[in-house]
Amino acid sequence: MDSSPAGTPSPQPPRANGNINLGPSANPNARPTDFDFLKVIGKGNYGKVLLAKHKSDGMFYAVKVLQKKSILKKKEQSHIMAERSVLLKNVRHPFLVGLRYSFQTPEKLYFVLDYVNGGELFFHLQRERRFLEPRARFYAAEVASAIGYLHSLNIIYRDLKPENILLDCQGHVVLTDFGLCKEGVEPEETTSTFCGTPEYLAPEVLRKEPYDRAVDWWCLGAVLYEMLHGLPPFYSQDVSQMYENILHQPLRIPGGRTVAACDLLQALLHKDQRQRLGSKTDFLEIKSHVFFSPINWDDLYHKRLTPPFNPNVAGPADLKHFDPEFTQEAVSKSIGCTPDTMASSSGASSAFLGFSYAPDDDAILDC
Ligand code: ISQ
Repeated sequence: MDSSPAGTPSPQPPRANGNINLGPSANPNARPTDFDFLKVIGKGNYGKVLLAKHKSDGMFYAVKVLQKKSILKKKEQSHIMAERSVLLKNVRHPFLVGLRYSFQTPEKLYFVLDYVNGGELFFHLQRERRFLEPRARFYAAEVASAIGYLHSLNIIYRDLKPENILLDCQGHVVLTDFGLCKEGVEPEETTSTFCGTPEYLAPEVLRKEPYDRAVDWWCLGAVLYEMLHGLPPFYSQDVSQMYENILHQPLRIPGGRTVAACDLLQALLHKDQRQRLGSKTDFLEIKSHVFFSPINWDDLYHKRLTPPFNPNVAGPADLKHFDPEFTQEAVSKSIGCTPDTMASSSGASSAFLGFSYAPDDDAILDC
């Protein structure tokens, strides 16, 4: 997510002198040995996400672990700090993963996140090839609700992509992200250092032009297109051809979908961001599109709509929806170690001073 281009300056990253406002609920006492790290449940060039059980409260969490060294090497510190500043904005929404708290050791950063185990939305999509419209509408509406909320906080998500869309144990959408391709990304980096696939990138991002919150409505269009058709819009196995398609080829919509769905896809995947649906009154325009007319947005927000698919997980330890490629990987021993010294005043540690914080209420997981 990116909190800068929408008009509000981001909170400043912590200063290296340690004089940092951690907020009223600062908790610098958390440490890796508080947890049993059980399984790797996600991986990216940012680090790993582990399933962890808190030793004293017995709760399961998804703990994202980042190596400070590699972050500094990649000059990504500002992105991580952007993430933190975004999270310090008290971002809370039913369809966004919650950060419970974070802490650091001299080598690593730890984000303690809600653990959701319904699997990636696109894991389920791959199994079923495509979704019928009511199911795609439900997920698109929950994603749109989360994006609309972020925009209301002047946060642009920007890199919404399949692997960031999870389901919780009831089948509701949970968007994750935090720490990838964020604030401070230089234009050159946009196309060359992708974290993952470029399929969902809006034309203005590919063109390295200034972007605004309309990028997220493009991404919503890409997600909806893939849910309805089984492949991303403009897809090609040849990445440079795909770039070309995104930038110059007209959108092709296979038959068999309603006029409302086709109209919404055309409107969201408009190459000109100023003419894209959502570019004027943002989420309001999305909400009132005819495709979403069956959705009661208030009921949706309050999770009063029954999800179209139940992931049927046996309990929090049920990992059946996670890729065995991750879950069979041994958890590195160093992840659970507590160093004798916490952040020192030099090197990698000091660059991240002020990172640790805790939210102001109790962590409650439903599942
Ligand atoms: C929460 N639960 C499961 C997997 C996750 C991956 C990334 C971020 C949060 C997560």
